[in-house]
Order: sequence, then C-alpha cells, then structure tokens
Amino acid sequence: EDDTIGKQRSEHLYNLLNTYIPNDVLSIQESIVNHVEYTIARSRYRFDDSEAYQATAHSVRDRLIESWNDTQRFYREEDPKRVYYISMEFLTGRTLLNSIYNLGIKDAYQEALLELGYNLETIVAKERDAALGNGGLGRLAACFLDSMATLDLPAWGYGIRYQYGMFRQTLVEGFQREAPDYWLNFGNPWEIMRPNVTYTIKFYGHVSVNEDKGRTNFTWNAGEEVEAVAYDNPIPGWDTPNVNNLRLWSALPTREFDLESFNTGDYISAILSKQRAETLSAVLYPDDRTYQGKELRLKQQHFLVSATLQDILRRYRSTHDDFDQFADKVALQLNDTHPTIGIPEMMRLLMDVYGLGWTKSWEITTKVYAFTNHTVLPEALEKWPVELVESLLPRHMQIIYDINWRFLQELRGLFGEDYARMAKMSIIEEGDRKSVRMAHLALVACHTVNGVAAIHSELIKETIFKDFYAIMPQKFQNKTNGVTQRRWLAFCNPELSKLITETLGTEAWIKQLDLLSGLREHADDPEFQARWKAIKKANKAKLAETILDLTGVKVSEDALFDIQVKRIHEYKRQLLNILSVITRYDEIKKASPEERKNMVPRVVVIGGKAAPGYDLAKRIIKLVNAVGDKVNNDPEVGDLLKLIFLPDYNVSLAERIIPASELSQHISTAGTEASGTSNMKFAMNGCLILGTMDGANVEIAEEIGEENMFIFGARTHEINALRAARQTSSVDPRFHAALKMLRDGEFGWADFFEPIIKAVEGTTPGSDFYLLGPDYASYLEAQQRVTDTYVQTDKWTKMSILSVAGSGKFSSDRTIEEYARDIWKVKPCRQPAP
Ligand code: B1N
Repeated sequence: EDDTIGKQRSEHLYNLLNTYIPNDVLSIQESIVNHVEYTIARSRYRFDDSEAYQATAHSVRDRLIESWNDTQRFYREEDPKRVYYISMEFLTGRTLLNSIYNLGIKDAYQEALLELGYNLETIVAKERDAALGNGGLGRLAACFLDSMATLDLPAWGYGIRYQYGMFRQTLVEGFQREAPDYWLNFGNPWEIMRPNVTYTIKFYGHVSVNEDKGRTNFTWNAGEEVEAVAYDNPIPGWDTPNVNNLRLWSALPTREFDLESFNTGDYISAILSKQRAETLSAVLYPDDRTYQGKELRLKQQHFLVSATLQDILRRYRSTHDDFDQFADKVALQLNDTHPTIGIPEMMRLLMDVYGLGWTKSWEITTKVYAFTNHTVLPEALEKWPVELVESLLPRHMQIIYDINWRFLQELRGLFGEDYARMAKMSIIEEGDRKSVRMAHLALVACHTVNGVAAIHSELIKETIFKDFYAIMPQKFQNKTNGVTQRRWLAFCNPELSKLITETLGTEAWIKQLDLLSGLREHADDPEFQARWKAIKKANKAKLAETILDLTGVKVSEDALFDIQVKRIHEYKRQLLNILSVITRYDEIKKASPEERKNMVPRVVVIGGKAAPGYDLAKRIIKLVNAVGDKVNNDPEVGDLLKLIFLPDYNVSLAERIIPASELSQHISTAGTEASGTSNMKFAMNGCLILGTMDGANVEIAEEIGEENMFIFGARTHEINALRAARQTSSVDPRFHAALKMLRDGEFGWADFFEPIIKAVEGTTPGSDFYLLGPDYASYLEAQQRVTDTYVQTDKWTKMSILSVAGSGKFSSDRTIEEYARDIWKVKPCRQPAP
C-alpha cells in the first residue's frame, strides 16, 4: 500500500505483471507443491494433511495478494470516500474455504488436491479458527467485512491482532475450564506483516503548555511508549476482483523507550520491561457482559484507535495538502463504544500534531464519526474512572473536559439552569468515583448512532439514550443486523445451496438474497420437499458424528434436533431450556410404555462459553452436564430425550451445527437481546425458530410469518409490570416442580445448584429478573406446538422451506447497503478486471 515506487515505475511493473497466476488444476498443483518445498520446506513427495493445508493456504494467499495489491492501487488512484470499521473484535473463523469459494476457484482446488491424494474437507479442518471476538458483535464485524468487499465498497477494517483469541473451553467433570488459544503457534498464512507501517503509541506522562504567537500549544510528554506494527489480512468478496483489507495492530517495544530504560544500567529489568509492551495486544478480553474497568483494556482501546487514526490521517495527507476534504473522504464507524477514545484522540492529533484549531478539529471529528450501540443492558455500558483516564491519557482527559464543557453550555442554552438534567447527561458522572461515560461522549461527538434491530433502536430512544434523543432525534437510526449468506448458507451447507440454485435456476441469490423468496412456490411440492428433507437428514447425520466425537453420546438421527448455542447469560435464559428438559424428563418417567410410544424423540443441544468470572453462568454449564448425565444414561428414556452440552462452541462448530438443526431457541426475555444474529443463520438453513418477540426475532416473524415460527412469552411492554408483580403472582406449577427436582438432588450437586434456584424462584425482591417463572407456561405450550407440528412432516418441511424463503432481508449485504447509503455516504469502487 505504502509503496514508494514512483508512479511511472509501478505502471511499468503493472503492465509487466498484468497477468494473474492461472487457476487451472495443473497450475494450482504446481503452486501447492512449490509451497510444500520452498515455503514449508518439506519433501514434495511426502507431506501430511497439516502441511498440505499450509501449502494450499499459501497458494491461495498468493492469489489474494495479487488482487489485494491491484485493488488498493486502484483505490489510491480513484481516491473515493472510504469507510473504516473500527472494532475491538473480528470473529473471523477459518479462511481457506471462504477464500477459494469467493475467488471462484473451489472446484479447481478440490480437484487439484484430490489428484495429489488429499481431501479438501480434511485439509480445511486443519486450520485454526481466528477467534478474535466474543460472540455476535465480533462475528457481525466479520460478516460486514465480507459484505463490504462483495459490494465493492472501499472499506477497511481496523482491529487488534491478539496473540490469544477467545479461550478454548474444555469440560472437566462437567465444569467449564478455560485454556489459552494460542492460534498463531504454527504461523498464520493469511496475514502479511508490514514492518514499515508502524506508529508510536503514547501512554501516561504529562501535558506541557506553551504559548507561541498567541497560540496555546499542548505537548504530551509520554511516560511510556509502544510501537504498533500493522498486519494486513486480505478480505476477498464474492464474484468481484476487489480484495479489501483488515489491518490488525500488534504491539512491540519502541527503541527510544528501550534506550531510556537501558541507561539505568539494569540490563535484565530493561529486557523484562520490554516484554510489558507485547502484553498490550496479547489477549482478547473474554467478557461480553460487564465492562470491567481494567486499565489494560483501556490501553488496548487507545492502542487500537491511536494507531488507526495515525494511519488514516497519514494516508489522507499523502494525497491532500489540507484537511478541507477530509470529511468527504473518510467515514469512521465505531463498533460499540469500545473505540470511543478515538474521539479525543482524533481531536488531539488534529490540534496538537497537525496544528488545527479547536473549531476546525471539532467540525471534522463530528462529521466523520458514527457509532453503533449493541446492548441496552446497563452493566455493559463503559464508564472509565476519571482518575484512570487522567493518568493513562492526560491530554485526552483535558479534551474530554473541554468537549463536555461546551456540551453543558449547549444544554444550558436549551434548558437554562436545569442541573438535574445536566448531571444526568454530562459526559462526566459525578460521585465518589468520577467517571467518563463513553456512550455520552460518543453521542455528543458522532453524527449518527444506530441500534441493531428495529425494536432495539426504538428501545434505546426510550431508555438508555432517552435524554439525548430528546435533543438530537436526527442522530438516531436503525440498522437491522444481517449475516453473510456466503459463509452461513452457500459454503457451510453446500447441498442445500445446490438445491436452491437448481430450483431458482440461478446462483444470483448468493449476492442478492431476496431471490430466496422464489422458493415459496415450491413449498408444497412433494418432490422438492423430499429432497429438502434428505439434505437435512444428511446434515444431521454429520452432526451426530460430531456429537459422538466430542461427547461420546450417541444420538438418534431420527430425533428432533433442538439447538441453543450462544454465550451463556442469564438474560438469554438457557435455564428456561434446561428446566423444560427436566419437565420433559419427568413426563417421560411418569408415562406408561404406551404413552412413551407416542412421544417425539428429541436431542437437545446446548453450547456456549461463560465469561471466566461469571459464576452463575458457569454453574449453568455444570447444570446442563449434570442433567445430561442423568437423562442420557437412563435406560427408560432411551432415545426419547438426550441433553448434550457441546464444548468449545465457535465459528467452525457453528458451521457444522446450523445446517443440521431443525429447531433453534432464541428465548431471551423481551427487551434484552439487542438483535441476535444466529437466529438469522438458523432461519436461512431451514431451521424453525422457537423464540420470544425480542431483537431481530420480531423482524424475522414479519418476514417469514409468525405462523412459521414458535413464538411465545411476554412482550416488551409487559415486562415492567411482570417484574413488579413477580413475588406475588403465581407461575406454572411445573416450574416449581422442576426446581424442586433440582433442589432434591435428582441430578446431584444440589448445594452447588442452590444459587441458580434462588436466582429464579422469585421468593426474594428482585429475584427472577429475567422472568423465567412468568414465561414458563407459555414456553411449554410453544414446546408442545413444536412436538405436534414435527409429526406432521409435510407441514414441518413446508415451514422450513418458508423460513429460508423469508430470510432474504437478513443478509449483511442489505445491512451494509443501508449503512453505506444512510450513514457513510460511500459508493462502490470496483477495480477493472485484470
Ligand atoms: O451484539 C450483537 C447482537 O446481535 C447481540 O444481540 C448483542 O448481545 C451483541 C461488550 C458486547 N452486545 N454487546 C456486546 C461484546 C463485547 C464486549 O466487551 C459487549 N455484544 C453484543 C451484534 O449486534
């Protein structure tokens, strides 16, 4: 990107090299074998599956790099407005299969490998997941990169190259254990280190002020510096010559900083303190529930935005002499408030480094930034202690105070001396421990804030951001989430994908998901239904194998596969699911042999990680395993009911689970799940949804029809009243019966499960905050509808087809088109095909 080769010379080179590596089978084999010998230095005649993966990945990387270089060169020449998606998380998963599909060379690679004696599917599984994210928010960022590339948008992602991604979850006697995910151990062929793209990142120290010709200049004398070095990750799109970039920063010690510490004469401690710098980008925070106020986390956030903004400003200035056009050339999207410290950092860079005044700097900053909110749960809202910001980022604290002072003046202009309102809305929260409210900072500085589903975008206006909505309603937008149908349907479910393409007579749906509506007219066709069912059956068989591998439990492929996979959270109500399994178990035990014959066999699968410090979530994992142990080994129950906890749920496992699922549960208390995105993936794969009217479920119901889902439970507007009455209202007796079985030790560990029981039984004020009790009857009734429908195979299959047919809206292509049009104002910029 930052080549210094003169334009003339690069033109010459371009003409010289204006041919890409050919993609015929022979050329592919040649490049794989070459990489075996020269990149991984193995014998051309003997390499194992892992080595075959490495070599294959490198040969694909060569092809990505060609298009990447040309795309970036084209962007430089065209100088379109660009968008930068700034996120602490990118949950990519694996890259190999995605890349060869997107480049349109999957069949050629499959054949090339087969002739060499290797199976593509086996090779692909050798890749480690890039798990640089917690869950939905991080995966959304990855889907957005895919869509931005596919839509030819001049877009880059910016993030952190964590050495340890999301922890690996193992089970020891049914308890979650966290193991480090050292994913870079055997190298990462998908990244390109850029040793010449580095920036210095400052921390601590003090700010000095000096007057010069009537101007006040601020200089931040850092107490600690680290170097950020860029790693570029090519992002191909589907059916386009464009390849975009995800730039991830890694921390290194600076030489200047070293010199100082080495001067003290203590060589060994100087080396050790060097290692402190590396720890900055060492590990992803595995908590998506509560913001923890940890200094290292704020350091990571500043590290990300400081390197990113220096990079963006330098890129802009390499082709522009002033900042007059900056806002016409740059759009910045903040993925939640995590990168919000980038607002004062931008002000600092413009004023203190580029010498602009406050007014001009503020105008630019407020024109480029927009932010997305992903949750209404108050415990997740970031608030950094003023003390901490002051010591770590002293100049930023000054700037934040200045921004706040001007904002409070504005409020005074609007409302007079309304101090209560000012205190509520201030960027600074007063109190024993003053803190900076990052969401308020973002709301003041960004031109737009958006929620991630219609209901959520309404809720933020009425709850957490109510006061801001009152004075700046024009800033509020909705952008309903989406997922990329490439990874989440076309590639992970190849057989269904083939059937869809054949039925629609085109594969255009891979880029235009709305076309799926064309499946509607086939929903009743018995022949089509038969093929549809057969594909689901084959996918189930594969999942059954995985379940056996991972848990040792053999499940019946004829049972209804009922899945709930997501992070373990009280609000997501995995407990509701487990309790209904207990109720079902109880019913089976009490049933006569005759009655048992008429029951519908079920495999209930639960998977997901608990934040390492989230005690109750960890107890819930143990509970799933304890109930599973009992139920799965009860000969009276047999195939009628299995409860499986699938360990280490991640992107790759999701790609196996989702195509095989028949029912999936999205059962959060109404008003708590901002959107959910796996619900969209399940629907796209012909899985029926058992869910509440929460998050994107509401819009899914609009699109595919409530009659094709199993909707239950209280609605958002009923929640407050239900909470107020929780202790005094009566709930379904089966709820208490299930809790009693737990308490009586039916599944062992009664003392250990007591806190779970206490949390939901509703006997103390504030207990059962997520209203499992009040929703229980409605939930069981919906479960009964599931069972009754499942035995009507044709009806079920029709609903499954209609789910897919109705999921067109939930492509992240649609989401990104809306962001591009309504928020970023960026247009496609496709390089001419080579
Ligand atoms: O973001 C997803 C939504 O689909 C989910 O409903 C929502 O729960 C999820 C702190 C978060 N909200 N907040 C987070 C992640 C990491 C962290 O450190 C909060 N994740 C969500 C995509 O919009």
